[in-house]
Amino acid sequence: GGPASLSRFRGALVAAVLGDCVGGEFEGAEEVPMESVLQHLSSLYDETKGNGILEYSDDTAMARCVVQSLLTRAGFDEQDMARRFAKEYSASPGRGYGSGVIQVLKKLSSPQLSDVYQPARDQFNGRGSFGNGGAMRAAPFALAFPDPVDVKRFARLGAMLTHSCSLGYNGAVLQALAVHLSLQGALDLPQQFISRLITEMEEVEGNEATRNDARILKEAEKPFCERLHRVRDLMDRSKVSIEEVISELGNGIAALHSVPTAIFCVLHCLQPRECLPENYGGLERTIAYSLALGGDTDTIACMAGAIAGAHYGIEAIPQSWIKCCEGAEDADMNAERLHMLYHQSSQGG
Ligand code: F2R
Ligand code: MG
Ligand code: MG
Repeated sequence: GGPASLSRFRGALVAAVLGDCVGGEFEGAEEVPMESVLQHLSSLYDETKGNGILEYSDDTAMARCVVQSLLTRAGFDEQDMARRFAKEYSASPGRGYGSGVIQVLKKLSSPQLSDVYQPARDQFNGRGSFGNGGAMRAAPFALAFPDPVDVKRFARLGAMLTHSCSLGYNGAVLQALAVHLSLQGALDLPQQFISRLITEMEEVEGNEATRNDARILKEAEKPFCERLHRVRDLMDRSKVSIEEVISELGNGIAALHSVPTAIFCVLHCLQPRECLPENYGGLERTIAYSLALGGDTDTIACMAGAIAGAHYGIEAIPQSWIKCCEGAEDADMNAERLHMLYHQSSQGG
């Protein structure tokens, strides 16, 4: 499809759910042999195996709240979004939430709470969370707002409901920007894609809050920019091992160690790779490669899935995968509604 086509919206939202559902199998594993990944994925193609439904985790549970809030309020409403996070957690607490964010979600359910951003600010002795929980649910912001200024602003505010450290919420901004650019067809020119992300993040990270957090956490002055430069260096290499990707970019639960990694997975898998089956398309390659990195596989595959899905579109996703994953069909329907909201906004409606 062309820029911002319905197929790209459906691809983004559905592939994010698939990444979460299929990635759950390996979350936390230190080493994941590609053979195990391919075996897991091949069982999804084979409907006769009756594997049943793969359940989604916190990544999708929270993204669904973001989607419902953006659609119901026809824009960003922090009170509504916070209420939905709290309600979802209390209805279904066993979705594998981060151990810190649970405290925020409990506090957000209090009717006495006047500032919905305060519980997040109180996390980790006032330093706030740098986890990837804001980034894992950031894709819908790119599907609701056509203007990148809105995408950045609302992805940041949406993340700050749980993640007040700049290394947390700036990861959400980066993820939303990557989906935004992919939706426009920017991955047709991968070098320009990464350069545009670096330029955007130079501005996003050019402030006192980022400098302070980076100093406290002993990171580079502009941590995400520095990682994106590493992504560019790895992209330029003809061969790169999984061990090098993990050591250069990370595969962990921090936004800094997972959002640039997810972006690299998408870029690396734009072309066929020796370690992946020849009959795989780009979307399947991206998901498989994300899982083979191990670590925070559900979240890295979810974020990479959203970016790749916005590039390849819904047609690239195997139907049998959609049938196996809880919430994938809902995501498909919601993508259509977000597509309408996006195009209403772009016409100034
Ligand atoms: N939590 C998980 N997986 C763990 C295993 C779950 C298992 N399946 C089960 O059910 O038992 N996955 C999910 O969590 C990640 C998103 O986490 P989020 O929302 O960012 O949570 P949190 O608690 O804010 O941060 C995560 C951890 O990062 C460390 N951390 C964050 N900020 C910190 C700070 N300022 N100082 C020190 N540590 C900090 C803490 O260890 C937090 O617990 C996704 O992977 C999602 O899939
Ligand atoms: Mg999860
Ligand atoms: Mg995870």
